[in-house]
Amino acid sequence: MTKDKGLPLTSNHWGTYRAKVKNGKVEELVGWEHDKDPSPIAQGIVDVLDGPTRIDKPMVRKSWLERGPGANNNLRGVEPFIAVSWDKAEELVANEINRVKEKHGNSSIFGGSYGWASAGRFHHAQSQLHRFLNCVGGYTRSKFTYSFAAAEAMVPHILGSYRAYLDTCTSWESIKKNTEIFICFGGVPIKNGQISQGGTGHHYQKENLIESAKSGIEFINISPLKSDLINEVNGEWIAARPNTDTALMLGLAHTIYSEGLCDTDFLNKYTEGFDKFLPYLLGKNDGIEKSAEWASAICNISVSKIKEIATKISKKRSMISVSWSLTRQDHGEQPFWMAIMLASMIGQIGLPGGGFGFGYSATNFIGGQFKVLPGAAFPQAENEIENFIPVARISDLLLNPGKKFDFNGKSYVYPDTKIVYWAGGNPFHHHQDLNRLIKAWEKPDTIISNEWCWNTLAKRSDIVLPCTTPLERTDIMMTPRDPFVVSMDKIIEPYGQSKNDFEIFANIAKKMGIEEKFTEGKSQDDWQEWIYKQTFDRAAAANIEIPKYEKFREQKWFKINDPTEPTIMLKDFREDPKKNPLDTPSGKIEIFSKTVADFNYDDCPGHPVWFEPCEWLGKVNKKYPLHLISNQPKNKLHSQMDHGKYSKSFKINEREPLEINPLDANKRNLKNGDVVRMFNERGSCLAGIKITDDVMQGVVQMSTGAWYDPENPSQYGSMCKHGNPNVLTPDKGTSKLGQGPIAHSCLIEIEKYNDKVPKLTAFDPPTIIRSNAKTN
Ligand SMILES: Nc1nc2c(c(=O)[nH]1)N[C@H]1C(S)=C(S)[C@@H](COP(=O)(O)OP(=O)(O)OC[C@H]3O[C@@H](n4cnc5c(=O)[nH]c(N)nc54)[C@H](O)[C@@H]3O)O[C@H]1N2
Ligand SMILES: Nc1nc2c(c(=O)[nH]1)N[C@H]1C(S)=C(S)[C@@H](COP(=O)(O)OP(=O)(O)OC[C@H]3O[C@@H](n4cnc5c(=O)[nH]c(N)nc54)[C@H](O)[C@@H]3O)O[C@H]1N2
Ligand SMILES: [Mo]
Repeated sequence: MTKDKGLPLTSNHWGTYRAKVKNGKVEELVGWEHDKDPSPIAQGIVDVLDGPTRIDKPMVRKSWLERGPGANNNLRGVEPFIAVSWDKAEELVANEINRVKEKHGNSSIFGGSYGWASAGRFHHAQSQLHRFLNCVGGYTRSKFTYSFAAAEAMVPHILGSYRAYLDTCTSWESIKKNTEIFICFGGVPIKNGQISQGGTGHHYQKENLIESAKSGIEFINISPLKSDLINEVNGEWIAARPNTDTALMLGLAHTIYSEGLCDTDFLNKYTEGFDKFLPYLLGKNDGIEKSAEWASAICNISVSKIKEIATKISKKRSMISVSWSLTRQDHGEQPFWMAIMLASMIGQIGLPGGGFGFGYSATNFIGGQFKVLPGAAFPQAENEIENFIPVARISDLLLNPGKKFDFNGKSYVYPDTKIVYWAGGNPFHHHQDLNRLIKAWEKPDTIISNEWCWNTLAKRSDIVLPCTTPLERTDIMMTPRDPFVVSMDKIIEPYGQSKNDFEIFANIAKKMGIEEKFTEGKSQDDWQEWIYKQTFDRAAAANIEIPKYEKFREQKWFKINDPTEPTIMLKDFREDPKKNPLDTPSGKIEIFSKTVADFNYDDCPGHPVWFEPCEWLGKVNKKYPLHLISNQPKNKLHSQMDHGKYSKSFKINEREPLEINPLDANKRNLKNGDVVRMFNERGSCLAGIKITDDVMQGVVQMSTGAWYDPENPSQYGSMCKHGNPNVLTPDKGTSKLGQGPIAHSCLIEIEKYNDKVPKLTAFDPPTIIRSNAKTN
């Protein structure tokens, strides 16, 4: 790849690129000169910056425009849109927000708007929306993320914080020099390392993995997919049944304890409550010893292998890595708790290259070694409304106004939602059991979204406001997880009449008489300068020298020097637990948490336990015998740019690929390239078959991200023609504690699709009625 220094710069969650532009059109994005391993994902946007999938004007659903809020909600995603002027659209949104505010109160506005949006510091869609909604009196928000909600609720009870340790995972530099065994539950799939939230200047996950293997580290990949670890590292693949990691770790813990390999000094000095966990491990109360034999029957891994791993990891310097995906399953609180427990028994927490890590599997930045730039953000102002939902309870919220729900030790009530406003996320990508969501989606009077392309969210909204892409605006790439700071150029003009999210909200605010409150009299450029100058002052206070604003814009980027000392998670705590206690009630690692025990939840007791997931291969299910793993896509970020050439080039017969083991394919008479129907009680979708030994028997893998494409959009439960796995996944909370999503606990069946394969319509825009004199 040529480096093309001097061409305009842009950043996104998948890297930093220089743009080749001709006649006002982006021709190519090339990884910039500082990235040794640029991600090809960026190419996905080049061919869809214009064309039919791009939204060029504000649009309003026909019945809503003609008859007002709540009219024919069942026709969302079915009936045509009418193109309107910005003036008209702003007025409609302003009036509707005022109506709902006055009649129902601000808690009836759901502005959670979960999603990844794009990477620039200022044009961050959620921050813009949240500030705007706070200026109008507040909104019902969402708490935590789809990525690891169960851990966000649980780990603070065990370690005092989750985020603090997520961002300080032991760095690759420490691993390369010290680790002997790297055992990774969920692997370290390099497909995921292409991404770094908020942007990155250089990709280093693959290089570090390969160097780690070269330095002699033994990798053990515990995963349903062999491909979760690249062949170059020569790891051992252990295909445990999905969702049984907690049982496997209990079997390891039992062996370590019974063979006298347990580091009791560590447990005594640094942890609390091992004595309350031990009876469970030894089966003193329930009569079931959590032995290697017991674990073997659950995980389908041999007893000798479990014992071998237990001995190995306790005698050598070991890093226990747990992928974030382990939290996105039924009882997803348990695997992280149990991993911390296991690492405590080995006693290497806080030592170089030892202990545990949350998700070397997940993104580029985990394992990075960088100084944190205390960057400022666009201020969101105060939310006066206290109502919230755990992020993945969106269908429950819409379906059950007034109903009580449990969450992390307390009980709350779902408010009655009249407006849903989404900017920068795609619930028809991220949420489970889409057919249930579609029912729930009919409830609110009004659904508004800011989007740039005609994806399902846009198609199923009442008012769609067209926004720009990062290539059409200036911004600053700056995150606490990357040493590079990049001045993002406006590379092309905004498409059609699209506007930046800031402009969209400033104009609506103007119609509502609160423009000054929202903008504080600052333009977009003023705000970017303000954010940078705030950061400059904070950096100076932290003794980090960065260029002045004007200089930064001129020189385009800078890099903060990487610290020379490797990061070692919990090093300070290990060195002096009295001086550096954890933020837990005991100041120690809480193997038993009295706080959690006192919640009295039947699905989450006071120490880690194995619970059978609601759906898994250990419970014989003749109707749906295959476990579906819907993991992150290698060729895009979630649903973003699924309509681009790059993602499309991976489809099989225009359908999302489904990987299957040869034995399972033979049983169903399937060949490579066949189109199949995947189904269970919740829904069905088509997929294209790829047969591979890389997937364990009994498991099938289909990445997330294919745009939902119902065969008959007006029929509830209609088959998705394209391959969105979330028509199949269950919509249930991990437990009363975390209420996280459980996409990875999903059983299905597949069969060859013998009918004529229907035409794909996922990327077709809706019917649009233009030039309506009355509305323009
Ligand atoms: N089955 C299954 N489901 C899953 C998962 C799984 O493992 N399995 N993983 C879950 C996880 S971890 C996550 S994080 C979620 C991800 O779910 P999301 O983050 O909701 O998915 P994205 O496709 O990234 O959605 C971002 C949206 O923002 C829009 N956008 C981009 N830039 C801008 C902008 O500047 N302004 C505005 N207004 N919009 C913009 C994009 O067009 C896109 O529609 O999915 C979850 N869902
Ligand atoms: N290219 C690309 N990279 C991404 C993203 C993307 O959309 N595209 N999304 C980003 C986001 S938002 C997130 S949250 C992270 C997510 O990071 P992860 O959660 O780590 O990503 P996944 O790919 O969902 O899961 C990793 C692997 O876990 C394995 N797995 C699933 N269930 C089990 C199980 O029960 N036990 C074991 N042992 N293994 C299991 C699967 O085989 C899967 O490939 O990825 C980020 N990186
Ligand atoms: Mo995520």
